[in-house]
Amino acid sequence: MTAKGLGYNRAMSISSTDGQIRASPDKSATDIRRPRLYRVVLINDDYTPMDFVVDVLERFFHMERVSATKIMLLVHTQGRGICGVYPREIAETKVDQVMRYARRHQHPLLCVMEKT
Ligand code: TYC
Repeated sequence: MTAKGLGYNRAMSISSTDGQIRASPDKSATDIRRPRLYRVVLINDDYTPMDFVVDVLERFFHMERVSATKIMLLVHTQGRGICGVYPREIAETKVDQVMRYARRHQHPLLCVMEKT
């Protein structure tokens, strides 16, 4: 039975397993906290070609050439740089995609995630 049909707002749900009707807060409707976010970070090294890093930023982080080049140079000069900030599973997928792509092309590029 739906809570709405009985005049409750959507934050409640109705249950009856024993003939007694009970209304209780509906966790799926009330648990709307924002997910924890993670930075996806590229680490500098001496061997990965600059063009390859720009390609990675365009391909997996949807950057335009100019901003991808800026981020690549920032990583090159500062040692590391943030590519984006995402919920955990998306950040994990980005790291996995970048690492697999770099390994496939035999570059030692390192991509990691960290809690914000
Ligand atoms: N330092 C590399 C070079 O001089 C370029 C580079 C930039 C490598 C960013 C990794 O995450 C990186 N070819």
